[in-house]
Amino acid sequence: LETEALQKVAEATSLKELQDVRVAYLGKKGPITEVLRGMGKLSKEERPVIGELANTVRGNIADAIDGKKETIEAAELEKQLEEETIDVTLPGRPAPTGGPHLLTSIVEEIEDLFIGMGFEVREGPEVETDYYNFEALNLPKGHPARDMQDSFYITEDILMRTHTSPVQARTMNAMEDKRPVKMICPGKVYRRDTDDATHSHQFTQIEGLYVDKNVRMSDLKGVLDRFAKQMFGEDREIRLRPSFFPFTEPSVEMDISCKMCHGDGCSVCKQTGWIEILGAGMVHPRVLEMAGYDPKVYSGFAFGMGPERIAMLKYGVDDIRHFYTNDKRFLKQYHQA
Ligand code: FA5
Repeated sequence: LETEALQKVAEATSLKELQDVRVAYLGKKGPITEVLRGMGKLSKEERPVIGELANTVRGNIADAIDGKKETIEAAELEKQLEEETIDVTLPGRPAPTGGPHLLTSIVEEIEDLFIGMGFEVREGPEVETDYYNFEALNLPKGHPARDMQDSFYITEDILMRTHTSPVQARTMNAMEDKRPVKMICPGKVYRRDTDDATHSHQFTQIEGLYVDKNVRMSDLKGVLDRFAKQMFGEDREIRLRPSFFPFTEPSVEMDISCKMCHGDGCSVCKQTGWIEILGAGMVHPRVLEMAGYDPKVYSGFAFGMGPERIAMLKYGVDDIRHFYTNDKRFLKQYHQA
């Protein structure tokens, strides 16, 4: 019996086969268990002899099975390791990487340019109070110019800011010692505009504010001129048109010549060959006063520009909606390698 069992153990090639051998010889219904169960029928002299023999046989078979089990397990592990080896010489799979959105890059470029002229970068909330969005900017309730910027109201007194100009009032208010202010503020703004090639209901603005003693219109012109030349190159033409904003007096709008239309007019520049990129002016004395700055001592200029339109002009993007539809084919063109 032992020889037969050991033979089976030696022949087993898998853990399953080995387990079958264990059940067949050492299991409850196996021959050895049967022998041990039948001990009662044996004579006193036979019992210890047969008992010892049965136990030895059982021990030998069990040892053989355990030994074989280790061998099989080792072989299986070996096989698994072999199958799972990694060929380190294979070329890796490329992981697709993202890059900054064109709008992010433009905003950063504009920030750098103004930081170079001594402006600091500030931020303000997108959900704004009626007070900062309008009243602190000389636009009391019922003022007709409120209609210039159709607004998304949240409650009667809270709205999505329609421009970044509230940050002018917030910054001046926060200056406890009323010292000079020279800041820009980039951020998102919201208007109930109908979307078209140059208008979006959510877009970006960069506000600028410079308040000090003796700030003049010529300072504003100088800063805007330097900005435009650095942004678009010396050959781009700029024009300032008189305009109106309740928070600046006098007010202007700045247009840039629209070279991408090659003089024929296109959806971006309409038929005029110009595109408006910013509004600006000298800070209205009322706005200075409301923020605690004495208009007899201080004067200032402010501007608000649209980076989408600046990017459109600089890179020949023909529709503002490209910035928000996030078509990868569009976005990828502007990723730096
Ligand atoms: C204003 O929002 C003023 N707060 C700007 C200002 C600031 C004037 C400080 C004086 C002093 P306006 O509505 O014109 O002005 O918008 C400013 C710029 O935002 C525009 O020149 C344009 O570049 C951009 N813009 C306006 N509406 C949209 C729109 N719907 N989609 C994309 N860009 C827009």
